[in-house]
This record gives sequence, C-alpha cells and structure tokens, in this order.
Amino acid sequence: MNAQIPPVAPTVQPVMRTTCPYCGVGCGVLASPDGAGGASIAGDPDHPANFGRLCSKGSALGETLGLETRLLHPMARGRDGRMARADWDTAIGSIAQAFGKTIETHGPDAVAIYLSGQLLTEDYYAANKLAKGFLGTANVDTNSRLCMASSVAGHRRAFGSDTVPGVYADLDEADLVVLIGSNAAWCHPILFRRLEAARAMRGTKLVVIDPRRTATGDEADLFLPVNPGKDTVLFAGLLAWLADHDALDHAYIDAHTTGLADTLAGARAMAPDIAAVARETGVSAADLVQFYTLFATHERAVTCYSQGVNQSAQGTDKVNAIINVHLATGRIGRPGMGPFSLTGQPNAMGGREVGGLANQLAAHMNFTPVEIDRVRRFWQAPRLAEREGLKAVAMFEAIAAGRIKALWIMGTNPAVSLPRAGAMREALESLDFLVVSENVASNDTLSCRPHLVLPALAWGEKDGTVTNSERRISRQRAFLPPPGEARPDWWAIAQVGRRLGFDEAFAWRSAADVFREHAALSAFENDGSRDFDLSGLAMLDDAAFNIMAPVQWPVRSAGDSADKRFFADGHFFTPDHRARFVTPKPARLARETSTDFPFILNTGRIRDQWHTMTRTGLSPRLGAHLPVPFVEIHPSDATKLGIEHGGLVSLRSAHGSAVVEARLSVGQKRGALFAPIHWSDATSSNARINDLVARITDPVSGQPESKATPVAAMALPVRYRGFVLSRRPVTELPATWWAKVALEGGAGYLTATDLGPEEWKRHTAKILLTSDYAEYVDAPGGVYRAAAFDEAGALTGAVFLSPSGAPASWDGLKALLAARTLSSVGRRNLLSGRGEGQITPRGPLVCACFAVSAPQIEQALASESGADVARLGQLLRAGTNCGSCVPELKKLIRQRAMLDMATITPPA
Ligand SMILES: Nc1nc2c(c(=O)[nH]1)N[C@H]1C(S)=C(S)[C@@H](COP(=O)(O)OP(=O)(O)OC[C@H]3O[C@@H](n4cnc5c(=O)[nH]c(N)nc54)[C@H](O)[C@@H]3O)O[C@H]1N2
Ligand SMILES: Nc1nc2c(c(=O)[nH]1)N[C@H]1C(S)=C(S)[C@@H](COP(=O)(O)OP(=O)(O)OC[C@H]3O[C@@H](n4cnc5c(=O)[nH]c(N)nc54)[C@H](O)[C@@H]3O)O[C@H]1N2
Ligand code: SF4
Ligand SMILES: [Mo]
Repeated sequence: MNAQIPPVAPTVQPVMRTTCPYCGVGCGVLASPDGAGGASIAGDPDHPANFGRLCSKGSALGETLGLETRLLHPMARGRDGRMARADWDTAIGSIAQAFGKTIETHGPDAVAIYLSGQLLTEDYYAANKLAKGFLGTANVDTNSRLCMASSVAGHRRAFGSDTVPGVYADLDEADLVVLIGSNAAWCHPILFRRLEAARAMRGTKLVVIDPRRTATGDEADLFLPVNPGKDTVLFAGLLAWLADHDALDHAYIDAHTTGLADTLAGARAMAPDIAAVARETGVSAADLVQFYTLFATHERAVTCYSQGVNQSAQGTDKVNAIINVHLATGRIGRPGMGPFSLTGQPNAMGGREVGGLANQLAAHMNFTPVEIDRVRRFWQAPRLAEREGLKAVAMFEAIAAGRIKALWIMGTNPAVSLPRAGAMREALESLDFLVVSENVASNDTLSCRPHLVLPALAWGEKDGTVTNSERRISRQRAFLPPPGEARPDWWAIAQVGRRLGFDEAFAWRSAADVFREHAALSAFENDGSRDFDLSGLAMLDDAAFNIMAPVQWPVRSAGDSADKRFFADGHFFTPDHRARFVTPKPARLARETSTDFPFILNTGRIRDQWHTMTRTGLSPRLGAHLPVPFVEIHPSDATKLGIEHGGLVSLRSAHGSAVVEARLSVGQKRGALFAPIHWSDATSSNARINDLVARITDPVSGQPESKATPVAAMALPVRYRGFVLSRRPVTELPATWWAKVALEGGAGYLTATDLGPEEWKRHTAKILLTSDYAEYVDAPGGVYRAAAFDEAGALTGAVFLSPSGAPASWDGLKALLAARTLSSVGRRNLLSGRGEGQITPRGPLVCACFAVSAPQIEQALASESGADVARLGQLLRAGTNCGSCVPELKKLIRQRAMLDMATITPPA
C-alpha cells in the first residue's frame, strides 16, 4: 500500500523519509539535508497520516535544526558546584554507582525514572526494562501521565485494554464528528484539515464542546460552551436521550456489553431532564436538544477528545461517559464510528505500548501474577517489579518527601510542565542524585542543579519508531550526523544496564535490535489474547527495519499491512470479552472559586508553539503568531477589574503567581480565564503558568487537573513598554517583566517597566554589550531609543522605550536585525522613528508560512468586499501552504462581513 523507500544510508540518500517530532497526528516528513547541518522539509505524499501536508510547526522544522542551543557533551557537577565536561564512560559509571548504591541502602523504590512521549519506542522500551526488570522498581512514569493517562484508564475500564478502536479514515467517512475538549484546529491541524476536506465533500456535521470558543469552535455547525468539568453531565443526558428516543442498539448491547442498566440509571440520576442538564452544563436547552438529536440520527458518528477531557479531576469518568454512548449505540469499530482519543505527543501511543506508565508492565500487560511471571521469563529479569509504581504527581511528592533519592529525567521539562511547578523545582534540587538527558544545554529543569546531564540525539539524528493516534507505527530516521558526543537515549540506558552487570539483557547494537525485542515481547504467549501484538515485525532484519513503511498494529503476521479497527464484533479484552459500561461519579470541580480566587484558570496550547518551546522557540516564523504570554478574559470581567487589552495582568493562585498580557475575548466565559502553557523562565520573566496550577489528580488515572484552578486576576499598571532587539542573547534587562522571541538574526525581548528613559540610559551599554551606540532621549515625553551597529553599518541591537499608553511596535524594525547593511539615512531614521513604517503597529502574524499579518488581511478584505479564503490566497498567498491559519482567515472574513452589515444597516 505505501511506497517503499530504498535502504540507503543518509549520506548517499538526498531525501530521507521520517516522521514529524511534534503532535500525535504523526505526519510523514521528507527531509533533504543541505550538507551543512540544515535540511529542507516537505510533507511525505505517501504517508497515510498526512498525504504530503504539514502544518505551520511541521513546515518550520528546518528552522529548528541549528546546534547553537544544543547540549553536545556529558556534563557533571563538580565539588565547586560548577558543571564541567565529563566523558561518557565516567558519566555512565556515576549513574550506575548512584542508582546501585541508593537501591542497596534504601531499596529499589528509592530510585525513579521520568520519561516522555517524545522519546522513541526503543528508548522507552529500554528505560522500562531497566527499571521494572533489573532495578526492581516500577517507579518509572512519564509526562504522558499529564496527557493520556485518563484515556488509558478509561479504555482499560471499558475494553479491558488500552485500545484506540478507530482510524483516521473514520473522519473521512463520518456524518457527524464531535470534538470535545479538543482544539484540533491548532493542536492536530493536519487531522483537522482532513476533517474539513471531508466536510466539504459530504457535509459532515461538526459539534465542538469546549468552555471557550476556540479556532476549532469557530468552525463548528454547533458549538456547546460547556461549563468546566461538566462533560459527564452532558453525556449522561445524551445516554438518557438515546434510550428515550429508541436509539440504542440492543443487539450489540446484549451480545457484547455488560452494565447498561446500572449506567443508564446513573445517567438518569445525573441528568433527570433537559432543563437540569442545561442548568449544570451552561448549554442552552435548545442546543442540547439539537446535539442529542444529531447524535441520535447520525449513525456514522465519531467523538474525538483530548485534554479538555483527560486533564480533569474526573477525566477517566469523562472518557467512559463518551465510550458509554458509543457502546450503547453499537457505534464502535465500524467505518465512520467510534470514540477517538487524540494523542498529544509524537509517541504518546508508543509509550503506552512499552509500559512507560508506572501502573502498566510492558506490551499492554499489567501487574497480574500471570503477566508478571510472563514478563519475568521473557526478560530473564532477576528482580521484576511486582506491583505498580508511583504515578508522576505522587512520584514528585515522594521526591519532595525524600523517599525517592535518585532520579533520571529523559525528554521532558517537569520544572515547567508539572502542576505547582515552583514546588517541583525545590523537590528536584533536593535529590541526592539527579541526571537529566536532554537535547538542549539549558532549560528550567536543567536549572534545578542536576548532578549530571547527558546529551541525547535529537530529531533528525535519532533513529527508531513512533506510534500515532491511530496506532500507526512510523519510522523516525536520521538525516543528520550525530553532533558532538550526543548519543541515542536507548544507548545510554543500555550502557547503565551493562555497567550494573546485565550484559546480556542490554546487549543491543542498534534501535532495530531493541525494536525486534519489543515486538517479540508483544508476541510472547499472546495468541490473540492481547490487543497489542507485533508478531509480524519480530523477525524484521536490519534492512527491512530501515525501509519499514508506516503500519498499524496489531501486526499479527509478517507482511500484514492492512488498516484495522477494533470491536465492531465485540471481542473485548475483558475476561468475558464483553465491554463494560461505567457509571460516572457526580461531576464537580475539585476546587471551586472563592472570593479570594474568583476565576477558574484553564490552560492549554497555541497554534505555533510546542510545549516549553525548546524547539519551536527557535523559529522566528513560529514566534510571530502569538509572541507574548497572555491570558484570555471576557471583556466584562476585564472592565470590572480595570484590565485593558494588551495591558499586564497579575495572576495569583493558592500556589504561585505569574504576569502575562491581557487579551479580551468574548469567546471566554465570564469568570473563566485561559492561559497558554508554553512560557518558562527561559523565555519570560514570570509567565510560567504551572506555578499557579493546583496539584489535584483524577482518582483513577492519577492525571492532574490542569484546566481548572481557582485564581485571582489583577491589572498591573506599568509606566513604560518597550523592546530590545539583539543579535546575541541579552543577560541583563532592567525590566520588571519581559518575554523573549526568536527573530531572524537574533532575539527580541518585549518589556514592561516603571523605569524611565534616564534609568534605561544607564543600562544601555550592558544590554547592547557595547559602549558604542547612538541614542535618542525625550525624557519628558517618556521616550528612549538606542541602537548599535557593526562595522558594515548593520543593526546589532536596539533598545526602545515608550509610555505604556503609546507603545511602539517592533514589526518594521525587527527585519533590520537580519539585514547585513543599513544606509546612513536608514540609521538616522531608525532612532527618529521615521523609518519606512518601522514603528507603526503591524499586528499579529496570521499566516506563518508567508508572513501575512492580521492588518494586511483586514486591509485586503476592506478593499475587496466579499473576498473569501481562496481569494485571500490569491491576493496575499495567506493560507495556501500548510492551511493552519484557514480558521483564523475565516474568522477575519466573518468579522469583516459583520462590519459591512453594520455599516449598511444603521442601528435602530
Ligand atoms: N500547537 C501545538 N499543538 C500541540 C501541542 C502543542 O504544544 N502545541 N501539544 C500536543 C500535545 S502533547 C497535546 S496533549 C495535544 C493537546 O491538544 P488539545 O487537547 O486539543 O489542546 P489544549 O489546548 O490542551 O486543550 C484543549 C481544549 O480543552 C478545553 N477545555 C478545558 N476545560 C474543559 C472542560 O472541562 N471540558 C471541555 N470539553 N473542554 C475543556 C480548553 O479550553 C481547550 O480549548 O496537543 C498536541 N499538539
Ligand atoms: N497547566 C498545564 N500543564 C500541562 C499541560 C496543560 O495543558 N496545562 N499539558 C501537559 C501535557 S499534555 C504534556 S505532553 C506536557 C509537556 O511538557 P514537557 O514534556 O515538559 O514539555 P517539552 O517542552 O516537550 O519538554 C521536552 C523536553 O525534552 C527535550 N527533548 C526532546 N526530544 C528529546 C529526546 O529525544 N531525548 C531527550 N533526552 N530529550 C529530548 C526537549 O529539549 C525538552 O526540554 O505538559 C503538561 N503540562
Ligand atoms: S499536524 Fe503538524 S505538528 Fe502534528 S505531526 Fe503533522 S506536521 Fe507535525
Ligand atoms: Mo500532551
């Protein structure tokens, strides 16, 4: 089915097929290395996840390949507290010694490994084997605990296994798609485009359920602004409605499920009538009836869900409430039907396969006596862990309490991403031994005084497999040489295993060796009893592994490349092979608002940044979409608090605080706030949002409730706003607040401060790293500008300060940072502010591919009434490449249409 790639090494092969390192859509990428450490990037037309398309993040991968920010050598902390280069041999020895000694003195549960859905399956497999089989502890967990744990737990409760039943093609074949707790237009853009294409073809109805109106919600036929945490009530109401309107599939229920009667009774208790559901969920009765009717009347229905479902104190119940309605209608595992959990990270699914979670063993096996025995025999493990380990949040609590003394972190930045991030930092600093395997030389976790840091191969260099949301295993292949002394993560783990005396168990020579073992374990004594089965791949030779085409599991026999769905004919992985209906507990937020903390803080993602920005933060194009950390607030809440659009807001919770810019949005509910998670201490002065987030977890899955923390918000007036442009990173800024953005040719810092022109003047030399600069001071006007140039006359840095009521924009100026030369007129105009449109506001970038900003689009729409997305594409090229901005283009078009209406029809 899929084109095969020839088995040739990267040096001779100009184009390498690989997989995008970002989201769980798992798009195929063609990388053409330029021989100088870079590569041009295109979508792989033959990859069944994307058929050649890439979103804005995938398209910009080529901008993120530089080595400037990379960690290239092992580094160890010396007696003087400083980090110094170490060799791999010593590094491996010190891990083996620290872990060995800790286990000897305090037992195996005093050590832990914290992994990531961005590791390859082979890395993940190796880490899990070392911990659970040879160190004797199941204290190995992953950032997937913050991400997919509720889906895993919900699947296991309903199906007896962690099985995603459907495939992406279901979105092409559905008549109704429900997106709940998912901003797919921004977070799974290529899958969303696929859905949009299907809608254009067959008129698929789209229902979006989210407390806040997102770019995804804007596209919906029906948008349901559910109150935070009330999804189970909404779905209980749906189940009851389906029963009352004779829409249940009794044949399927009788043959393949148990527990409907109880669950239906529970649903009726939770959702006695439409009025009650409307009251609890905040969705109007009319909209509820419309949704329920759509669901009842469209057999081909898919319900996709993501973090608005998983990251809740009742996340597992939400997952089961969704699965319940699909089981009750028999709409599962058939074309165009099913519950569909969208995975976040590129290898979230692979981590689940190997047992990266502390409450799973390996290859979808659990801590049952039979399975413990089976894995022990397969690994010939001397001390297999016999019970579940600590889940991420509990693991970090054990670290803080001193019960875990040695920790290995790999591929994740917990000092930013864990709830109560501030306290987590202290916990990390208290460890007897902390080792961090990283791609980058500095981030917030690396500031937590690790004893050892290990350079890991990054995307483009590493080699192995990842599994996407539809269970499709794809190869990530190396197209760049390993830089410095960076090594694969699996290799570092294997070295430690061998140093501890387990030569045979960790004798792998390649990722292919690890993959074969992983596949063999999935096949071991399986005989169809476990969903996860790669029997057909266990005998791949190296050449076949090299050319392995994307394939969906299970792969029960060699050469089996068919796409598969699960459960159309039952055969669940429970003891009686029947699925379980699960009755959700009453829905309430773990923490309610109070007079001290009157807002509920929701957190999540923006279109063009990835998590803590260690990769996307390197791309100027991606930085231009939403360059400043912000909080969205309803205009009426803002007015009450004196908060202005673009002004600074101080956010405070019971745990911590942050300062971000306000964005007024009617898409936000009153009393609710939304802030993105991406900024850290590496990219902002104090916008690390997880400092605020409460540490409350779902009782079943252990996943933290990242989307509902009570907080207070307050306007934070400052006297001056400004910016600094610099070719080199700036280490000293006399600003109370700043945020950093990658720019072509250097970096930009947006600042806020109470210090005026005279004070800034005193700091300029330190900021610009030279005493040779030109300046313009208007102290009474509150204006200060300084600029430095190199011998060729090109701009090397600039400092701009204005009163906060009249901030200058850097949009025109920042291009000068990349320019090699600048005319003398240009230099003079620069400081006077008369340059070619240089300090006129240009507004946010909408199309990252062709650098088209919102004002440019607004202008085009104003000059050509009735222009649609296609016409904007012709006029400005906007939206014609990756398409990630199409929802935003449509929104601007709608806004323009409303303006036109308003001018045609005078208000009564
Ligand atoms: N651009 C970009 N894409 C990404 C990522 C990224 O960092 N950047 N990260 C990837 C990863 S790891 C993940 S896990 C996915 C996450 O993908 P998504 O889950 O789509 O993204 P989020 O923004 O975390 O949250 C989704 C939505 O849940 C809503 N929500 C909050 N509370 C509730 C609630 O109680 N009920 C309902 N129904 N909805 C609620 C939020 O308002 C938000 O719009 O994205 C992946 N893709
Ligand atoms: N409040 C709130 N908090 C959240 C969320 C939320 O929605 N709200 N979302 C949660 C979710 S779903 C997720 S997935 C997490 C993500 O949170 P994190 O995993 O902490 O975020 P990343 O920035 O992806 O961190 C990955 C790190 O690993 C490094 N790295 C990348 N590839 C490799 C590799 O191959 N090997 C090694 N050794 N290192 C590598 C990168 O440089 C980076 O420093 O955040 C969670 N936290
Ligand atoms: S949708 Fe974008 S981020 Fe996700 S895998 Fe595809 S190209 Fe990468
Ligand atoms: Mo995630």
